[in-house]
Amino acid sequence: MRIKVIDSHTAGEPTRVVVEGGPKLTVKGARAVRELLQKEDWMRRSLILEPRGHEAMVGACLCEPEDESCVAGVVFFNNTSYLNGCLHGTMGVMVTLAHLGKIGEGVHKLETPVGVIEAELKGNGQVTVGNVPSYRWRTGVAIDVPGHGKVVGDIAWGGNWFYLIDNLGPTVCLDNREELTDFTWAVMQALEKQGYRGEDGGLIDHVEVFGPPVAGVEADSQNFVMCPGKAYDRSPCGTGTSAKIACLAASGKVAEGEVWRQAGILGTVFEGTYRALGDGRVRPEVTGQAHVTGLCEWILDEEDPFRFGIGANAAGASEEKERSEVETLAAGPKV
Ligand code: PYC
Repeated sequence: MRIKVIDSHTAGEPTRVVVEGGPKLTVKGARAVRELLQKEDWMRRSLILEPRGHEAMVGACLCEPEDESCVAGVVFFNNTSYLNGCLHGTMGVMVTLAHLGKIGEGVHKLETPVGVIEAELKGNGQVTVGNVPSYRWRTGVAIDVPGHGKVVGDIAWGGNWFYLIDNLGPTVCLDNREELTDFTWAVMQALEKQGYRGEDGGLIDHVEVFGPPVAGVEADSQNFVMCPGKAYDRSPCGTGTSAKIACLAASGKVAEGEVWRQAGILGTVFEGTYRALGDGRVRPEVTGQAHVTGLCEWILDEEDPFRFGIGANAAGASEEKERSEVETLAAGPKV
């Protein structure tokens, strides 16, 4: 079995878009396709786990959208599960579709499992994404984090559920990535154990710590973002920047239309603005830059014990594969 992908990175964070092969998509719409992929799961494991992938890799599967105004539906997945939204990945999808000659510069709508987003492809790999409505749900939420004591943060939705911590914990800089990983992972586990969830009961599966930018980085703030699967985001995280902007809007610190420059842990920057929606929610617009890095045809050899990835349940995966006819994106995107 073969799967063709195009790899890119957005501000340092990788995206792997499936362009041929994978499970037969017998349903349409990003939500239904996510359920189908989740049930079978072998493509995520094969493309994201080692030896083909690595902990920071995010995959994207394009599908036929339910909403006919969209050029495609898209489902993102990582080293442990399926994401709700993913803006660095959206930017990667846009430059990938442009690389294939399927879209040109301009605004294109994409359907995600959590709503329709609008992505504008500009020159030089620049993409501005108009995200789903975002909001701060709770502020000043104090939790007890074993080994770290009391931590206070906000809970906000930016296309994923985030817990946002300002100026607490290890200093935000690349050299501290291991301490930051331990800290944010402990926070994520404490949130789950202590029963903290998003407004809709969703798991708070992203934790963000903010500090001032390190010397040489031109931004309003620098962050470290822990994703589900214990890999940190190499980019400033687009859904995380959206959640931050929602919090800044809620506390009156950034006005509608004002630009917030969010640096990530590598010092790369996403620029964000927002439009107020009038109900405490905002529509963030996040701009970043993505670059195509490679084209690859992966081979899943039946004789290869790691064809479904190291750490995957190979026996289960092979049974699933038999149920799933492999086809070139049967219910594919319109692009
Ligand atoms: O850019 O939204 C994002 C994102 C989520 C997880 C990794 N990147």
